[in-house]
Amino acid sequence: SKMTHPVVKRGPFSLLEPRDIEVFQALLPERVITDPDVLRASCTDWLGNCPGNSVLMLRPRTTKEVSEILRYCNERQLALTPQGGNTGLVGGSVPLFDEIIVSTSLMDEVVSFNPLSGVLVCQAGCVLERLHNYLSEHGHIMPLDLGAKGSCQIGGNVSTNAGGVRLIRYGSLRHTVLGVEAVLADGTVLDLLTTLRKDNTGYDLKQLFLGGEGTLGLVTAVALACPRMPSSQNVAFLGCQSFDAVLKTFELARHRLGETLSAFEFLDEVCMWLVNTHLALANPVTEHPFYVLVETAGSCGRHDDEKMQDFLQEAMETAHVSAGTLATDPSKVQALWSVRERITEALSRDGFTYKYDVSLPTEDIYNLVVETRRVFQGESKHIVGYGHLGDGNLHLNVTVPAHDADFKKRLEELVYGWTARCRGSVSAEHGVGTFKRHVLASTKSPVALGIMRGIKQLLDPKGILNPYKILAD
Ligand code: FAD
Ligand code: 2HG
Ligand code: ZN
Repeated sequence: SKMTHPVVKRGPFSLLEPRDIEVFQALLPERVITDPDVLRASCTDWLGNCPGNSVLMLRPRTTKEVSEILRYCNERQLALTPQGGNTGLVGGSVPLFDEIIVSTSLMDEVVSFNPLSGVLVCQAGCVLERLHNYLSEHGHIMPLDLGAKGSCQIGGNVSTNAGGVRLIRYGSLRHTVLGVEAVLADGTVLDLLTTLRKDNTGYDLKQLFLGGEGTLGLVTAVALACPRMPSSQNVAFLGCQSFDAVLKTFELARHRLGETLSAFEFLDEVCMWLVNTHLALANPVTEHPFYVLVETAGSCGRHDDEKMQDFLQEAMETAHVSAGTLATDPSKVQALWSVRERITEALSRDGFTYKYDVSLPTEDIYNLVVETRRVFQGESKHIVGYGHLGDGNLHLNVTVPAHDADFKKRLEELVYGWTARCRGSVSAEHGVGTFKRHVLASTKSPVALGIMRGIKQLLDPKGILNPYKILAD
């Protein structure tokens, strides 16, 4: 097993005994997994880190079953890790020692959809893409979209407060999630599953579970406000000569595309090289130092096309953009999106990858990539910058032939030192998990961290829920 992140000491939890397995078998017949071959995949995260070796995975179907599992685990002081699609990128979804994996994969029912309000209520284990497909039959879409949609589950999305490529348009899950049902550590069901747009009745408790990463409760169901499906969509893939030109293109897009702008993503030439080389995806335009993907979505094709045309013309005339291609046909739209969405996959084929997902002031977001290259180019394979430019979210990734603890330490000093000096965030959208907990204190005050600890203590006094994640010991 690979352990590339700070080693922690096992907490004071009970060891699993045969009698425990019997209890679970009675509770969830046929849904108690102990086969090591099946468990291996769930003990390994998407990046291939296999920090722990759990011997048990439970697959509940109902909130009541989750409640009984947690009540029993809490009494017995058995630790557990909630797991959705296991696509998380911060080592949060896998056990570090022998935590029991509680998988939501069988909790995949849509409870209701109201076409007037656009509110969807569903169980936590629904796969994001399946929800997209379900909603499209009703003329709606999910308010979030991300490259892992084929595997990630809405419960995992909510628990990491996942961002993705539509946040610029529809906002974060913190405001599109209207209600949450969660099971607390002692098995109590906390029903906050309302579907109201507005509710100012004191503290907004459901927000604790958005980005809670399974440390405060297990999310069993979610109510979401889902937008109407736009009737027209345009995607432009553009080449820019400099990062400054990317920023100018963004300003222009905001100005000219207005309310139709639904994504503004950027990637640098090294990202393009990686997807060309490792995934055989062709460059849709000619070679440029930077590329931008601009999407519009709206309710009137004529109007949207005209706006897009005006934007492109002005972008070319002012020379912010020097090459471009436009798509409205779904298969070409998909091909353009693939170049952007599959960078993570291309990186994973390039070597061991150090991932940084930071929020920084948009205007100098790329300077960190330039500085990282200046210092570490010679010691690494590739250093790339891409991300959700419109949200001030940079994905800085560094690939190396193999993990090296000293290299990682020096790299983190640069990246996190820089981020702290800008008052940025060390995790814009992926969460904290195992990989980022040692750096939280660089951008969060002791007062804030103390309150976080207090909340954890209040909701999970025995610390059985996803231990060793988010908060450092
Ligand atoms: P998991 O990986 O299974 O779990 C993630 C965390 O949530 C863990 O801490 C887990 O314990 C906890 N958890 C899971 N389910 C529950 C539950 N029901 N109750 C309580 N806790 C739970 N992220 C983005 O933000 N934006 C992106 O654009 C993006 N793109 C990605 C692209 C690729 C190719 C990949 C591999 C990942 C990407 N991610 C992105 C990261 C990841 O997909 C998201 O974090 C996703 O939301 C995780 O969902 P999941 O179901 O896989 O959760
Ligand atoms: C994306 O935007 C994801 O593609 C993954 O958030 C980013 O792999 C990464 O660093
Ligand atoms: Zn991202």
